[in-house]
Amino acid sequence: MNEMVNGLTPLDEAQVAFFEENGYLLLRNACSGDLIDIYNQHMYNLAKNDIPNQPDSPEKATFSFRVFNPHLKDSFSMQMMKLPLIRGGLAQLMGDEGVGVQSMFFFKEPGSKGQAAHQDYEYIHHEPNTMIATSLAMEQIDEENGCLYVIPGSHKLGPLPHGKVKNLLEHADWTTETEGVDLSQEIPVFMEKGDILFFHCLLVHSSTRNKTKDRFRRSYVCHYIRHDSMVTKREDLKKKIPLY
Ligand SMILES: O=C(O)CCC(=O)C(=O)O
Repeated sequence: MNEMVNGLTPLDEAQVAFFEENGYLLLRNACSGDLIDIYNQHMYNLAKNDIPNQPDSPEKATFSFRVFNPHLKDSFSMQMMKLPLIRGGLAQLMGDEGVGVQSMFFFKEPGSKGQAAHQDYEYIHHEPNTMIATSLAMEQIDEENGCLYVIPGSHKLGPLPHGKVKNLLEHADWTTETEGVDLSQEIPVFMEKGDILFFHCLLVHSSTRNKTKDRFRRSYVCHYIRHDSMVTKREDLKKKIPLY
């Protein structure tokens, strides 16, 4: 598959080296604002109309949860998983073509909790270990509306144990939290609408509660493995989506 990616090399050597050293890479202005606006509107309509609401709290149920794997039922989400810049960047970082295995659209309305520190590998075992995630900022993302935090270089620690979530005011209880690493080393990642963060599946990262009263924190997160890797445990994530 190597010949197919020769023309798709959006990253320079310094960016590839930064990812290898730190386990993440932020690409500024990677997606046009027009495309983001129309995708945001599309996902709002999709969530409003197609996702069943809880009878007691319809708005909350729709916009505090993520939409899981929209690419499997929504062609717009499928195309957003295949953005050429993502395809090219992944091919450079993985050494060959990537394929999509999971997508999540986060609305993170005001008050929504974040996700405790974790490595994505804990949730998506695969062989060989090649997974990289992308997070596309659908608006300005900062500490107030619940940005991501990363520990630079933590992808070099290998898979770490995960236990119970400790701070339930800040983090949702349905996940697990990395153990055996100093979480005070986490640094915030501020993003502007259209920025894309690439991050390694062993990078320790988390997000915090959206503390604002009137701002969402929307992002589109996709997970990719190299085309010759296999998801081993999750039956729901075995479908590989080619990016061309
Ligand atoms: O965007 C978030 O709040 C959490 C995303 C995340 O940690 C992940 O997808 O692994």
